[in-house]
This record gives sequence, structure tokens and C-alpha cells, in this order.
Amino acid sequence: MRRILLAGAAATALATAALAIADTTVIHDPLGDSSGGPAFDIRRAVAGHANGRLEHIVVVEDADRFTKRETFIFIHRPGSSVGYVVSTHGVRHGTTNVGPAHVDRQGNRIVFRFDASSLGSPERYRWQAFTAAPDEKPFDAAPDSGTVVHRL
Ligand SMILES: [Ca+2]
Repeated sequence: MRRILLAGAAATALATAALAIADTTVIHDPLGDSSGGPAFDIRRAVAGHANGRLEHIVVVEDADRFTKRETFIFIHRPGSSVGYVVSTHGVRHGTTNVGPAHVDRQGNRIVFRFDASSLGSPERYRWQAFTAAPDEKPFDAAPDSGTVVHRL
């Protein structure tokens, strides 16, 4: 009986690991392609989950105190012609704030956590991470052009 339980636990752990990998998307971006210097030069952008929330992580070359508030996630949800932007101001759908976002800088990692319900709990969405100062074109983006799918 004990052996069966352990085998079941191992199978569950494997299934959980596979699910975690299946819905984590990683985009690698070249270094040296930021017009805003190394603080805004994206090295990697990740879409995944943490503690039941959506978690996006943007890794830059050398973050400074401005990077946290000048890093954004653009999101396009199927069925919505208006995009979402996630930042230190929360989750915005057009000009409407539709939910909170917790944004934290951990070394060179900018971590965004927010609820899928803010996006209307879609099965998938498309996203692009970018760094930018207000009213300027992006310093860098990942992917460099277009968006990538995150399946929930
Ligand atoms: Ca880059």
C-alpha cells in the first residue's frame, strides 16, 4: 500500500512539473539592442504563474531604480480589440484600470504579478514585454516585434 501511495505521489509530481513547463513561456532577447542603456536592455522575458496569479518576469542587463516603473507588459486577449498594459499603475484596459498589479524589482529581475481575472480569465493571450520612458518609443522589447502566446 505504501509503495502504491509513493508511486502515485511521484506521478502527481511529474504531472505538476509538466504542467508548469507547459504554460511557462520564455523569450530570450539579444543584449546591446536597447536605446536606453543597460538598465533597459532586456535579456529575457518570462510568462508563467505563481501562487495562482499570472507572473511575468523581465530580466534586464543592469537594472536601476527607474527600471521597475519603466517596464511594461503589453497584452492582447482574443476577442478584445483594445489591449491591456500591466505596469506599476496596475492592469489597464485602454484607459481603464481593471485590476491591481504587484511589481517588484529583485536585482535585475522585474517581477509582475496580477490576476488572470483582470484580463477576463482568457484561455490564452498574446504578450510583449517592453521598457520605455513616458511618451517615448520603447527602449527595447521582447519579443523584438509582435507578440507571443501564453496559454493558461
Ligand atoms: Ca535586449
